[in-house]
Amino acid sequence: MIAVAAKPFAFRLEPRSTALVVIDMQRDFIEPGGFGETLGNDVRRLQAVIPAVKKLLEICRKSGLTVVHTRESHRPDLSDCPPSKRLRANPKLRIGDAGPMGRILVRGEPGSEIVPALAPLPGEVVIDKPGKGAFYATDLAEILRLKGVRQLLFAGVTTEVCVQTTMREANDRGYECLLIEDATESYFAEFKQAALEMIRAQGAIVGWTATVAQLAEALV
Ligand code: TIU
Repeated sequence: MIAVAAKPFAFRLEPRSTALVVIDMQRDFIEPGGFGETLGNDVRRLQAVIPAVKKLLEICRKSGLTVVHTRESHRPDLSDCPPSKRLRANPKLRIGDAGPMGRILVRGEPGSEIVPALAPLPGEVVIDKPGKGAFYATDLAEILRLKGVRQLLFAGVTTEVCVQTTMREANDRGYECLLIEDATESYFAEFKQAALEMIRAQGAIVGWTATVAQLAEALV
């Protein structure tokens, strides 16, 4: 058991039963012309976090942790995309429409791929998920059960949408969850800050937070 200096108190980690879950570091959220931008966001904020996620991946791979990547994406026929999601608001391009990186948020299209700097390695788990939470309508829970995983480290985008939703799903399923705070980002600085605080409030009501350096110090 390893103790990671974390907020609101130390996070106790057993590497053999811990997985890193990198949420939705896809071109569709991080590069111009994708889903994030068509929703009206400045995607440059998210690009800044790529080096920290890369470092986190290196540390976790070196320590032999299970590594999971998720992608928010839909089937090409959009049969797993609720009309309420596709028709929401008034974006320039909707889910399934053709954009500069292929069809928005559709599996197999260039925009749906994870950014090259953070590409999954052979043997790492990749979960395509139609919702915000990575447990909803996926086999993630079963994969983690087969691997004996009980603790999850979280990184990726966006902090208060897909990352927080997945952490809440995981917390309710009995996983202990640590969010790596400099390896996650939001289109809104104030939402990221609020998410970090609400996750670790009330004695880690949803989970813990720590930095990449704090994790590295404990693992290396
Ligand atoms: N819009 C936004 O902040 N996020 C999403 O739509 N999906 C994820 O967070 N991955």
